[in-house]
Amino acid sequence: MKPNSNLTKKIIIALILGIFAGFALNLFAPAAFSIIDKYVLYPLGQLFLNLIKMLVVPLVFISITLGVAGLGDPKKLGRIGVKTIGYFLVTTTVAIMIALGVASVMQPGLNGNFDTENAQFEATEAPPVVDTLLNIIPTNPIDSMSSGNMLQIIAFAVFIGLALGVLGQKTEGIYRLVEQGNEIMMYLVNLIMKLAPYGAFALIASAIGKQGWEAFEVMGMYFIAVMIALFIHALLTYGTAVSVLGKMNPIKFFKGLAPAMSVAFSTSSSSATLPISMETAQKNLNVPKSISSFVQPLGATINMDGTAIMQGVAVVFIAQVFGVDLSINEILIVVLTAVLASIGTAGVPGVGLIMLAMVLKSVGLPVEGIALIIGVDRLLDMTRTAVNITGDASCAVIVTETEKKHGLDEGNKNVSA
Ligand code: DAS
Repeated sequence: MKPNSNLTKKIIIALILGIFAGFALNLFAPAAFSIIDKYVLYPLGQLFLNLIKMLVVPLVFISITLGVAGLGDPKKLGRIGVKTIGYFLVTTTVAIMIALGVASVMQPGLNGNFDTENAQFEATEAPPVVDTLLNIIPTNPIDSMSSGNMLQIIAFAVFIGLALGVLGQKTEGIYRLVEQGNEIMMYLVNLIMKLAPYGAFALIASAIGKQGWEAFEVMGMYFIAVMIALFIHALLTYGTAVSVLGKMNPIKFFKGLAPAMSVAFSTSSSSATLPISMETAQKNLNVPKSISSFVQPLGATINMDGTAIMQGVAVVFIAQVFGVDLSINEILIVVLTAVLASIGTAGVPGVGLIMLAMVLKSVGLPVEGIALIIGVDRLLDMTRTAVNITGDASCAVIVTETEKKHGLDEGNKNVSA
């Protein structure tokens, strides 16, 4: 079922109403807000979030298995894998350069008095990147699924899909089973999406109501700098890439992806949005299931351009607030660390801030600076998550276009029709 455009309109209207409701309750009825939030907004928002998260692990496993098996031939998997990873690394690097450029022009940390004395932030240790890469291979796939270790689930699904693709008719029954599992997943995604406008309203009204307006007054320049960099990257980088490499009209791309972007904005979670991202790319952007099922789950886990943008602006902002001049060498370290941090960032709300500690430490900046930006992070998290999933979808569109010369059959060649 095509993610219909009037669902998107309902979600967008719900988001606008939710923002107004959140600010109004925070300004005029804070006492009432805390009761409404506790008994209405929070339960409704979490219900929606939990329902779509419920599908993520089975959907990622089933869709990647099906996608890789659908590719049929390991050489094709290798080619698509190289294109996908290559695109992710290039666009994340471009994202950080844009962020650093916007931040150095706007100088968000130089105008305003920031309370650095009481800034406290407890950084959780980010796993070393080598461990993250080594940990991709699951020693116990069932444990990976029960703990939601997305990179390990993806790796296991790729191996199973590879075997199904190579073994062909010998494992046709299993292939059909996985196909039917995918049908079930898609049905459930569409069923749950009927709750999306209500969930979106509740999530954003709750977030805005808690955050209030004053945080924006102090952190206005930082907030605006991140938003400008996010919009430049989304419209310019992805718009150009989709048009030049994907041979798709950028307006068609952004309109087609709107349902997924609105859910990403509402939930601040790439992983939770994944079921809708894939459904939208397949139905609205004509991305074959085999490519969508490989590129988008991988992207939701390791490709976070929006997060890298926040990290780029935050590093410059915190350096300016604490009066630190970053050398060119340190800037390059920031770029590399932010790319690696975005690979290690799981697609869940607010995790980009935690990985920001890794980037700040790489250039010796005080991690306490994160306490300054937490106040406006939720609305930025919503926007950067929408950018994260847009980057994944743009990659899927481009891989689809560049695979056309190799023949884009939907089903698995080795399995009889
Ligand atoms: N919200 C995360 C995501 O799901 C990323 C982040 O926290 O920056 O994409």
